[in-house]
Amino acid sequence: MENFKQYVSTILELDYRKTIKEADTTELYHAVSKAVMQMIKKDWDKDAGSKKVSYLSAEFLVGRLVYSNLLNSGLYHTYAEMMGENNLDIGIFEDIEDAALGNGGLGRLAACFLDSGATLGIPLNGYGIRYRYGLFKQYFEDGFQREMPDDWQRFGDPWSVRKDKEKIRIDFKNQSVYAVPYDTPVIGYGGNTVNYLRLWQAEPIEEFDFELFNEQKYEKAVKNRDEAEAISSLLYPNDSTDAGKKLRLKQQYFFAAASIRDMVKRYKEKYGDDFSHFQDEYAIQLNDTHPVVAIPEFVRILMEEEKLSFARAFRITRETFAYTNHTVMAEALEKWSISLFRSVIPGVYKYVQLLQKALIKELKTFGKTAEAEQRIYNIIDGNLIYMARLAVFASHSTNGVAGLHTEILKKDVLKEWYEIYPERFQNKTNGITQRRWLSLSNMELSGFITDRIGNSWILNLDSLKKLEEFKDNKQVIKQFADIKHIKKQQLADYIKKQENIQINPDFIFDIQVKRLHEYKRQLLNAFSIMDIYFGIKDGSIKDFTPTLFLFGAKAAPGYFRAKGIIKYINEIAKLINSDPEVKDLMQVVFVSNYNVSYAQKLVPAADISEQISTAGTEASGTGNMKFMLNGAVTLGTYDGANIEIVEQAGEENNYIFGARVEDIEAVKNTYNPAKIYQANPRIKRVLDTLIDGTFEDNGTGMFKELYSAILEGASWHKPDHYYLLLDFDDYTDTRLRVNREYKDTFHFHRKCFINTANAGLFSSDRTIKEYYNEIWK
Ligand code: NBG
Repeated sequence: MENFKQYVSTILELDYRKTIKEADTTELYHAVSKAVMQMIKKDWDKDAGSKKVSYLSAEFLVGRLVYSNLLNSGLYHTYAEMMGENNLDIGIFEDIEDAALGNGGLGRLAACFLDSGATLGIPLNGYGIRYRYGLFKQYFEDGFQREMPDDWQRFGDPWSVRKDKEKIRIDFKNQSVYAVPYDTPVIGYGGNTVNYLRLWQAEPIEEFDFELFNEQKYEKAVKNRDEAEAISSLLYPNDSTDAGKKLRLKQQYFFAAASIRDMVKRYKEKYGDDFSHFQDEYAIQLNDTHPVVAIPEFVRILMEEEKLSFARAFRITRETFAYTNHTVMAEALEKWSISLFRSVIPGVYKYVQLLQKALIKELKTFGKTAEAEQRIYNIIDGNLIYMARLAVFASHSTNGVAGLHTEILKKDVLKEWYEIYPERFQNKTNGITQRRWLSLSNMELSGFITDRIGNSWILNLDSLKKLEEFKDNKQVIKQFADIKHIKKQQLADYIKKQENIQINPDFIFDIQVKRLHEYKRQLLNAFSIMDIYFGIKDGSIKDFTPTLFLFGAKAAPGYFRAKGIIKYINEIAKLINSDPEVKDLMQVVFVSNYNVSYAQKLVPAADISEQISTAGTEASGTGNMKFMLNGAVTLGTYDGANIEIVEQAGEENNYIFGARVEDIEAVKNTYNPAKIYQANPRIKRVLDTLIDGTFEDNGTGMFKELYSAILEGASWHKPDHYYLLLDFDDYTDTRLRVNREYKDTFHFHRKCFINTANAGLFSSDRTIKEYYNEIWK
C-alpha cells in the first residue's frame, strides 16, 4: 500500500515536476488514477480461462470512477491517509465530471452489474460505445430546462487504455470506419478480479485524404473523418423513444459488430476454426433491443466467413445469446424500417430474412400454419423489422427485470412468445451495488452498520438482516436517525453551493429523482403539492410537519410535455417558496443536472422515497432500492420492484397507495377523468392552476397542453392515460398520513431502519448470481 503513495509522487514528479502539495486537482486526479491503474495491472492481465460473459449495452452509466475504484481496489484508506498527511481534502475530486454514458436506470444497472460481476469473480465484461458526449448537462433558465453538451473528458480519461492494435474495421453500405477499443478496468471489491469495460470509438480509416488536402479541398478532406466520428459522438438523450433513426442504427451496428468480431477473434486464437465450443466460451447478454442486431451479424460471420451452415450457425447463436427486456412502453420496443436498415447494412438484412424463414418453419412445428397466426410473430412484417421478436426467437432466454414486469411480459407484451416458449421466460429482479450505494455514498451509515453487525454486508448484503435485532432499541434507532440528519445537513450544504438555495435539515425530505416521464408521474406529485398548499392556506390541513419536496430529473430535449412539467414544478417552487404564509411549512426544490454523483448525495438524505408510477408501467426501478437501502420509506404504487420492496420490509413500514394493475384493467374502458375533475373540487382547483393564470409558461402553451392531455387526451392517447386523477385522492391522503406519522419520531425511524435491514435482496450481487446460474450457466 505504501507503493501507492510512492507511485502518486513519482507520477507527479515525472509528468508535472510537482509534489503533492504543489499539484492542482486535475494533476492529482491523474496521478491518483494512474497509480491505481498501476496497482491493479497484474490482476487485469490475467485471463479468466473459463466461460466469459459479454454484456452488450448501448449505455453504461458509470458515474465518477475515482472513488469507487479506490474503494474496490482496497486503496481508499491509503488514499485518505495520503491526503491527510498533505492537508488536502479527500473530496477534491468532486469537481471531476461523471462519465454519463447512459440515460438512466438501464445504463446504471449495467454499471452495477459490472461491479458485482468483478466482485463475485465472474468474468463478466461490458461492451459498448465510447460516446464523445454523454447525456447533456441540464440547467434552468426562468424555470425552463436548457441543455449543454457534456464534455466528460474535459479532465482527461485516465481510467481507459486505448488498444490501437485491437481496432476493428466496420463496413456500412457507403462507409467504412474503425472501431477503436478503449478498455476501462472493472475492479472487483477486494481487488482480485479485474474485468474490463470495452468501449468502441469510431474513427476514419484514413486520418484524412491527403490528396484532397493537397488540392486545397479542405472541407472534402475532413468530411470522411467527421462522418466516421459522428457515429460515436453522441449518446441519444432519449430514455425510451428512438430518434435520429439512421445514425442510431449505425451506432447499434457499430458496437454490436465490433464486439462480435472481438469475441470471434479471441475465440479463434484459442480453438481455431472449430466453432463447436463457442457457446461454452461465451455467453452474450443483450441489454434491451439496442444491441440485437448482433444476432444477424453473428450468423452472418459464422456463415460467410467461417463457412458454417445456417442450421449450425443458428444453433450456436441460440445457445449463446440471451435477451433482457427493460420496458413495456411500446415506443421503446425497437422496429426498423426495412429500407432504412438496408440503406445502412444491406449485407446483414439477408440474415434477418434467413431468421424470418427459420421462424416460419418453427411456427409450423407448433401448429401455426395460417398466415394470420404467424403474423404476430413475424420478425419482418410489412415494411418493418421487429427487434424484440428477433431477440426472443434467436436466443435461449428472455427475462424481465422485476416480478410484476416479467408477468406482464408473459401475459401481455410478449404473450404469444410465452405461449410457444414458456421455458425461455424468466425473471431477474434488478439490484444495485451496495459498494457505491452504501459504502461510498453513506460512510456514516456504513460505519454505524459495521459497528453493530460487522462488515460482511459489503460482500453479502443479506447480512443486513442481523440489524433487525436492534429494531426496538431506542438508542440504536436514535443514532440511525442522527445519521439521517447528518446526511440532510451535508445535502443542504451541497445544495447551497450548487443551486444557491437554502434548505432546512429539520424538514422532512420527500424526494423524487429519476428521468422525467409521464408514466413516472412527477406531475401527480406536483398536483398533490399544490393540493397540500391550498389545504394549508385554507386551514383544512392542520399540524403539517414541515416538508421539503425535492425533485431532480432530466427531460429528453425533444419531449415537450416533460419539459412542460419541469417548468410547472419550477413555477410551483417559485410560488410556494415566496409565500410567507407557508414558507416555514413547505419548500419545493428542483435541483439541476441530476446525475449519478448527485444521487449519491440525495439518496442518503431522504426520509420519503417517491415511487409513484402508474401500476404496470415501471419495469422495475432501481432508485427505489437505493432509497430503501439508505433507510427511507417508500411512498409508492404497486408497481415494478416496489412490490418486492414492501414484501421484504413489510407493507406496514412503507406507504402504498393507488390503483393496482387489476384495478386499472377494470376501469380502463370506462375511465372518465373529466367527470372526476367536475365532481372533485380539490382536483379542479389544482388542475385549473394550469390555465387560470396562477402560473406563467411564457406563452409556450405548455401548461394548457398538459391540462388538455389530462382532460381531453390527444391524437395518440386517451385522456389522462397515466391515471393521475384516479390516484390523486389516495396519494394525497397517504402523503398526509406519512406526514402525521412522522411526528412519532421513534416509530418513523424504526420503519426506515427496518427498510435498511431488509434491503439484502436488492444487491446486484444477488441479481448477477441469478443470471450466472440460470442464464449464463
Ligand atoms: C428501464 C426501466 C426501469 C428499470 C431499468 C433497468 C429503460 C428502457 N428501462 O424501470 O424503465 O429499472 O430499465 O432495468 O430504460
